[in-house]
Amino acid sequence: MNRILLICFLLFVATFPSMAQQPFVDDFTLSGDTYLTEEYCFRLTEERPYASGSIWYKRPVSLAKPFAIELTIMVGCEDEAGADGMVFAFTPQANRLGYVGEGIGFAGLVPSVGIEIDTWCNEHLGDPAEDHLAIMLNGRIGHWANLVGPVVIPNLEDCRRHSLIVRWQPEIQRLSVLIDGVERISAQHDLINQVFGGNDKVYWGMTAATGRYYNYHEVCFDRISLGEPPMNFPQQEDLPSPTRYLASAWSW
Ligand SMILES: [Ca+2]
Ligand SMILES: [Ca+2]
Ligand SMILES: [Ca+2]
Repeated sequence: MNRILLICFLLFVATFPSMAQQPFVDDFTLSGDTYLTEEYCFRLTEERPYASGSIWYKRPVSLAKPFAIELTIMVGCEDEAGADGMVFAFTPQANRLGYVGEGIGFAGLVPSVGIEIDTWCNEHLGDPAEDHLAIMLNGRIGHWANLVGPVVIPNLEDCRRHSLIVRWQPEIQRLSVLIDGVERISAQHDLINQVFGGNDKVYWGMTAATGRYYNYHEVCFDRISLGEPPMNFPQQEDLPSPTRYLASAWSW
């Protein structure tokens, strides 16, 4: 039975034409301290105090359609003394950076939806002691203003790259976040009307910041999937060489 299911799945996958576009470095707007590393990742901050950076994908995405964005993040090597984290954000205006430090480059961005990956406990914001996620609206970073969260996650500041998938299912208005293949947080909300005033076109990007304490923060793009089916990703070995491409986008 499993074999039949597998064959059906492979036939299903094979029927979708993969009109691959390969985004290049130029597809992203870099700001702040961000630069491209030799491994073709974006380093948003170095290990130094009061650093900040962001990247924004230049083409908007429609919240009226399903999509999933898969990338890899590295939030540093210092656990106890490392800070502050990263935010994956949607906003109608690209290339913006909010307040740094505890604001993680997201605070003050209005309107916006932010998925916070917070590695430093700011007690006055309601942060738990552990690394945590939250889905936040309009640049408000106190957890009392969360859409969902905070959700405690295992330590991420381990000097390793971690998979991050942000998935949007407009038919049920569900935003979900997977880290290392495990769904850790989700929210159901009318983002188009309740956050973006009826505008479905938004830009997505990532911000990172340090404050008095600091860490490396990096983003690498493996692939971007837009359209139906949202999770029909190619296998890792099918991806183009990272020496040429930062990401691959498939659309249907
Ligand atoms: Ca930690
Ligand atoms: Ca930390
Ligand atoms: Ca924090």
